[in-house]
Amino acid sequence: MRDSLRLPTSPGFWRSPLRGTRFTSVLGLVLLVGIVVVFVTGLLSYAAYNPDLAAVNDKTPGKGLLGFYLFSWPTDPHWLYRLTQGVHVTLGITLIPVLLAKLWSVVPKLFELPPVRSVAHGLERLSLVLLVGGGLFEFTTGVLNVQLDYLFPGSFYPLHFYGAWVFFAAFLAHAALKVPTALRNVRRMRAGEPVDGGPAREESTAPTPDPPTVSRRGALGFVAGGSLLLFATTAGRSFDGLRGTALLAPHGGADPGSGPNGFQINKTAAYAGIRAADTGADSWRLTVTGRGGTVRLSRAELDGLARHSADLPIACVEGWSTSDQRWRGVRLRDLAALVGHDGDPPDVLVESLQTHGAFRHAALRANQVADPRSLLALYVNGARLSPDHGYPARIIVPAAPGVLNTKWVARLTFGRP
Ligand SMILES: Nc1nc2c(c(=O)[nH]1)N[C@H]1C(S)=C(S)[C@@H](COP(=O)(O)O)O[C@H]1N2
Ligand SMILES: [Mo]
Repeated sequence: MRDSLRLPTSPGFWRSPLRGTRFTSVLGLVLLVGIVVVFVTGLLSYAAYNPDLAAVNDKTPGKGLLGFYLFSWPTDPHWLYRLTQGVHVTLGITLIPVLLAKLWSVVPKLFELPPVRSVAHGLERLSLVLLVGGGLFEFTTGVLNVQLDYLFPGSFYPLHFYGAWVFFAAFLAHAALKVPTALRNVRRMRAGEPVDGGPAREESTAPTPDPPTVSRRGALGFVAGGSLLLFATTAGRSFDGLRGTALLAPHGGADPGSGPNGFQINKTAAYAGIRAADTGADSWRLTVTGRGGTVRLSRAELDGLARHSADLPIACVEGWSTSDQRWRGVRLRDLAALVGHDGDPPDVLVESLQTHGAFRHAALRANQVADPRSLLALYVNGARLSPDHGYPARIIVPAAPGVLNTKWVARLTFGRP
């Protein structure tokens, strides 16, 4: 008898008394809300990249209709991307225990025989392949990107982007099929009534359950505890004072040290191949081009232009962010005016000294250029920019993803060529 139960395809193989419709329904409803938020904040992150601008921002091949995007990413409130991307990454990481527990609770279904009972059943199972595969893929690529600093350089972005659409389409189909049942189960659970399948199945979906070693409530508490632990060791990435608590989601890069430039550094000058010889007073010039022609400015000449301050954070796509730093420099719209774009500045292509790497250039939209807080920063927190934060000059734009805040700027080209 026992021998015939050894195969995962026989229902008796799965004997945990915890697996049951209630357990699955509670986790499913948590994921329903959580994954919608992660998907929406992910789409917002896509919009924040200015994907329709110069090909330097979005290199997703053949994105076609999926590359739709509905609005210009705003510059207010200035912490917008810090919030949306912090939620995207922190919530995504927090949901991992829930996702794994949910998969665990329904894993016997994957081994059901016969594999396909009808066309409808076959389609449902196919959607499960996309759902489970897509979900694992999105969570895995997301975590690897956050943890390992672009394990798939350049290709993370389209992989995670396409994966998100496949996963979310399957997720919606699955939710449409299952949410009514899940809601009914949870309502009955709260009213103390038996779940679908009758009183005999109330406790477990296993036909021959083992004796319980933990209550269902205890198991849900265990999952919630796992999520809480991940949350507590991740959320600090978004706050300067708490960064030390972000044990599970550290960010590599250099130790920023203390002082005015003592905040999170993504890529160091050394990593980006920026040599001191290229940024010195003799060698570095900023080339600004617009419809009125080209000007070349030394750092001393830039210092002579009207300087303004703005308190803005750096908020990386990886989910970490800094508090507001006080940047000081020349307004982008003033630089546009220097080369013939008075009053109504256009988009700008920003290029750095860097000769390789994905983030060496970025395009900013006209609404970003026009914002009086958008600067070519020369100083931060009262000190000269450090080499790692982009000396001699870097971009800082309110509410924009960190990746658009180009460091070691060498060239600004206003207007579409
Ligand atoms: N030239 C250049 N600029 C760059 C990058 C880069 O790799 N090269 N990284 C970008 C990214 S992804 C982020 S999050 C911010 C980080 O700025 P920080 O290192 O000053 O915190 O810089 C941006 N500017
Ligand atoms: Mo970033």
